[in-house]
Amino acid sequence: MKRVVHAACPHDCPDACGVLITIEDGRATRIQGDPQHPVTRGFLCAKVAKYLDRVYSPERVLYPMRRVAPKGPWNAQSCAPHAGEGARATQVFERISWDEALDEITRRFRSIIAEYGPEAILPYSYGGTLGALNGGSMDRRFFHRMGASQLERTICSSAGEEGLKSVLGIKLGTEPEQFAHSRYIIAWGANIHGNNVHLWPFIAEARRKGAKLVVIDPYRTRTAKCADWYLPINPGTDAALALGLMHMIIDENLFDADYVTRYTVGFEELKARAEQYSPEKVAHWTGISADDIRKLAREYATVRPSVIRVNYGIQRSERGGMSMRAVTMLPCLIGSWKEVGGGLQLSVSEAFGLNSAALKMPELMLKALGRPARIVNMVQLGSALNTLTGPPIQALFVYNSNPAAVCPNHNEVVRGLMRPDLFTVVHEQFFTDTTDYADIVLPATTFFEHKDLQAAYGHYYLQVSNQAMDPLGECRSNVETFRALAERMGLEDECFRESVDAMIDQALDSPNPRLKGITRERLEGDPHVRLNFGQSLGRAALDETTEGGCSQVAGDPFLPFAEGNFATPSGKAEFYSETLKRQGLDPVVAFAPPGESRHGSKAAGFPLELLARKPDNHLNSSFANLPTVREMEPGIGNLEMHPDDAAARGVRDGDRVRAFNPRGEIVLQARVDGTVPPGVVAARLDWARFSPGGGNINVLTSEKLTDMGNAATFYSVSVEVELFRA
Ligand SMILES: Nc1nc2c(c(=O)[nH]1)N[C@H]1C(S)=C(S)[C@@H](COP(=O)(O)OP(=O)(O)OC[C@H]3O[C@@H](n4cnc5c(=O)[nH]c(N)nc54)[C@H](O)[C@@H]3O)O[C@H]1N2
Ligand SMILES: Nc1nc2c(c(=O)[nH]1)N[C@H]1C(S)=C(S)[C@@H](COP(=O)(O)OP(=O)(O)OC[C@H]3O[C@@H](n4cnc5c(=O)[nH]c(N)nc54)[C@H](O)[C@@H]3O)O[C@H]1N2
Ligand code: SF4
Ligand SMILES: [Mo]
Repeated sequence: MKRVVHAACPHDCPDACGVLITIEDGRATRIQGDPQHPVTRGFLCAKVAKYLDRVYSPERVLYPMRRVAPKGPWNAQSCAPHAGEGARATQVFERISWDEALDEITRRFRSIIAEYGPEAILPYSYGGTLGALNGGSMDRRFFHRMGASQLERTICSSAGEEGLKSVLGIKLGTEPEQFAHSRYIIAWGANIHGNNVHLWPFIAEARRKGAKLVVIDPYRTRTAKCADWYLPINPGTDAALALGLMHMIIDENLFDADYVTRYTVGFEELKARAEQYSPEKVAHWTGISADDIRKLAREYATVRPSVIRVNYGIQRSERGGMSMRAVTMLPCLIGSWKEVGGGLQLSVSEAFGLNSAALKMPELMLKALGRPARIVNMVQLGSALNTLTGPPIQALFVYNSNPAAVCPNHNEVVRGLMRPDLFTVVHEQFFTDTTDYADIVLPATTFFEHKDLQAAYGHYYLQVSNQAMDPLGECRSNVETFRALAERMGLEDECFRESVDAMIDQALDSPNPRLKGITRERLEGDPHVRLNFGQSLGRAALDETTEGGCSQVAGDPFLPFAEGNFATPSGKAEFYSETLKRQGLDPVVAFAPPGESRHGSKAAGFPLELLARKPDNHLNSSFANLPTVREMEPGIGNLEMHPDDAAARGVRDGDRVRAFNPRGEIVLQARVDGTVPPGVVAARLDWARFSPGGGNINVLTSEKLTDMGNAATFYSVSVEVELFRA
């Protein structure tokens, strides 16, 4: 029996690919991209193309496990040195039944609640799956109903979102298909080739028609290597560059005065501010020459349509919110939102407007506590585990995340996870850095093994991801795991008995007009349904701006802000924001260098700026443990340095070096190969256990939060480097 099942990739990636899984006799035998998907068009990234290796990996967690050895990284314990992960796991954990696991968890939870109250329990989850149900539904209901602490999920994108929304009011942006019609494309802190590869064919098409691709990134990414013009920028200085561009655009009258008058507020204030950012001054901060700044401003404003793909790179910086705000102003100033192939894309996720309140039911907290529960920021897990009182965290329930690898200030996180009195449960597909500290490990399904509803943050298509096969071993999805836990905790609310299909129906039952007419039944029949965009202005605009019609865009192109329609309090694009003013932030926009930077105040003794970057072929910490995927990322374990910085420290290509700051140190291999500008070093996120010292690059990153959105500052880190002498 052979059948092909449509699913959607749920990994934390803008593309949300349509996927076809071939099942023969109950076993998955092939994965391929769905050629019918209008954006992802039949190909998969290299890591997911190897997904059968992930699903059928011998290292999968297949059964509930209980710890029988002390907590700590496996390589600190007396395990067989060359055994596979699974074999090692059996020396640290013993297999137990789901009944035993659920009994033990609920017994511990009950006693913690009795002694400390429910807020002593902290859920910890992030991007393991972005499926609407398994990403956040039954789990939230469970923790809300118990009155557990709330997790502020800010490790990735919240600074950028706040910055974007301070101008636009909503997370919408240019459709990827429209990039084919752009003539000037700026990838701004966006590693398209690594992190968002399905945008690339549209850019390639635009370039065949003569478009220019400009990349602004401190690191010479794969994308930068393909660019027509690569502008290395000093980390954390994007607001200065954007202000310098606006200075030029206003000065030379290259802005769209009609658009600005009709659809924006605060132009005079912005103009006064931008005046202070001459190209010369901006060149000093950014490391980009004044001439290049002038040229970029003129080209961006006049070679039309021009579009900016900005990704989350620029907002992982101390003032990342302001950086994003500044960049978002650019298309509002030149009026490029009016054009097919104009505008800007950061994330489009808000277009989906699924009924998340129905899925997550925050009101259950009131039932439990009579008030909203305490909030703990996920970026500050280390401090929370070690220092939080009133009440202290006594239980940690991790799912959809691998905090012992991805969380900043790794040494503090590990110190907290080592606490003998902390009861830690990890629901996982693999034995990860985090399961090294788990008391109980529960086996989780992959997207092959459960059904879900899949939105996207890089395009406007909604998909049902069908279950392709039975769960392996005793794996359970997040939904089923929390359903079982709720039952065992004696929570009798009806919501814990809802079926997966009923929850998908609820998610789609939303006042959002873009979901009108989109039902589960329709999605089950048509695997890629585009959101409804009502009275789109796109077709007319398209006829004006392109010769050959628009083969890529199914339906009218969506131009969210062609006629204003901003979702801000004023209804306009806000160059001046009362909301920011009330928050004590600059209501216009300004630049100041990150504290941890060469120009910052706290860099003394640590003159190098570290970019603790993502691997091109893994997904944050996911996939790093699979040999066939790992071999695609030979740069992992390297510290990339500029020749000047290397020479000043007596370091040559290939030497072992020690990178350190007050938070920690790590030994890596120096690569002096022209990927970073002077003063900047770069390394990639990896599992802690694969590093010789047992700590990954996050030993150097900090818990410091961004100016907006309380997000992580992975790219505002200063370090020193020296030759390693063993
Ligand atoms: N292959 C792969 N794909 C992924 C991921 C992955 O780990 N691997 N992660 C997924 C996730 S969780 C996310 S959030 C997205 C993120 O996608 P992106 O936002 O593209 O992610 P980053 O790689 O963090 O940042 C993009 C680029 O910004 C650059 N950068 C760093 N600091 C600055 C700065 O101050 N200014 C400017 N201009 N650029 C800067 C970095 O060098 C990097 O090349 O990708 C998703 N896709
Ligand atoms: N130094 C540095 N650190 C970073 C970043 C960086 O660029 N540099 N990027 C940051 C960013 S942008 C992000 S988004 C975070 C990401 O941090 P995380 O969200 O923790 O992402 P992953 O590393 O992909 O880990 C997800 C885990 O969830 C598991 N999982 C997958 N599907 C399921 C499921 O259905 N159920 C359960 N229970 N588990 C599942 C996977 O096996 C995997 O171990 O990392 C952040 N950390
Ligand atoms: S990780 Fe991204 S590019 Fe790769 S298959 Fe999933 S959605 Fe597509
Ligand atoms: Mo992310």
